[in-house]
Amino acid sequence: MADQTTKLPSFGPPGPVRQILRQREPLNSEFPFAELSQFITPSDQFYVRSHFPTPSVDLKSWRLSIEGAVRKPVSFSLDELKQLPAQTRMVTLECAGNARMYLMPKAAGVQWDLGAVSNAEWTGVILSELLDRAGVRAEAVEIILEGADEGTPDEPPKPPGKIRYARSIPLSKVPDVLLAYEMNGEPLPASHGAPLRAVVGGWFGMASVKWLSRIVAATQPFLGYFQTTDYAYWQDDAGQPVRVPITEMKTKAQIARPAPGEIIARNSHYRIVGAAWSGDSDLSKVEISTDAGAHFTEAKLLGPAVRHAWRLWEFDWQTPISPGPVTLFARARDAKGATQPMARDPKYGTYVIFHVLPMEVIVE
Ligand SMILES: Nc1nc2c(c(=O)[nH]1)N[C@H]1C(S)=C(S)[C@@H](COP(=O)(O)O)O[C@H]1N2
Ligand SMILES: [Mo]
Repeated sequence: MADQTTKLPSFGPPGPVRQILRQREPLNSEFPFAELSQFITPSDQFYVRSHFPTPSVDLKSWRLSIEGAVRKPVSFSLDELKQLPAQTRMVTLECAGNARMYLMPKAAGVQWDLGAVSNAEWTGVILSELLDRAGVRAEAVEIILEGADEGTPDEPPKPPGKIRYARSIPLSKVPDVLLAYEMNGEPLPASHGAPLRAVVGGWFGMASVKWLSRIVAATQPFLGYFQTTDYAYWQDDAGQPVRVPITEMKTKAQIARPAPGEIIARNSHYRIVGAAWSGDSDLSKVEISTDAGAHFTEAKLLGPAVRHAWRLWEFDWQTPISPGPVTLFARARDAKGATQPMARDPKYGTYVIFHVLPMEVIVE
């Protein structure tokens, strides 16, 4: 990790706040985004999003099984997985509920500020490696990833009894899935899914199933709770609304500093910094407005572009001569031409919050 990391951008040493706790049980805590300092989020700052209590996994008996529409159901112990060819990828995860705090009227769910997003270096075995060993049958259309955690969901309609956390991906998405047993060069921490989790590059975090225990090749699209009731939205289909699962992350930029309400010296240079990312397309630019959206100027993208990882950026702001409130905006564009919208798209409900957010500061 060392060689590559030294070339990665940094805004200085990490700040003192490690996590902002949102809920103790199940554990939900966010990265203090205003302290964004490095390309790689330290593991103890990486946001945690869990729906059920962290399961205790006994490594002696733990096995990952691959079943369903396969020619040869197989299972692997952690040691067996570690003997397979390993890959390391830098991947940003963003919870689909990130920035929910900014929705008006107030939306139900964990009140995430800007820190339900983080970027880590993950090491493990690629999903296709395991699927090849099991031999996925031609009838299979999706791969279901199931965790060992279970409980009763918060939102109605509630399924009868306890359910396990599970999400599916279409076969076309398999190449972007890494099954990670290491995070930032260390064994995966319990809160992030030890001993093994999926890391699905380009998709919102809900697809990156933690505490992975079972993989099922399915011949029909999976309609589980976290696929249809939660982490789904209504989309028009031939004039009828249908529930579709949330998948790809949106192109988005966030300002880390200044913080909302920060007092900034007039007639000075201020370095506005932040991060930007997109889903499966490449980020092309970040633009900043320091006049409430009347004009936008390009920010400087830092470091190399890494597919499925965020990009840090900075913007040198010559602050106004006269004091007063100022509204800042950061807006991202991707290589396909998608630009962050200024207005919220209500179809996504309490998720997929990617419109440009105003950042109010005070020039004194
Ligand atoms: N087994 C399991 N996997 C899960 C979840 C969960 O509750 N249980 N939460 C999902 C959601 S909604 C997100 S955003 C990511 C968060 O991963 P992190 O806690 O490592 O940041 O994990 C996903 N994987
Ligand atoms: Mo999430």
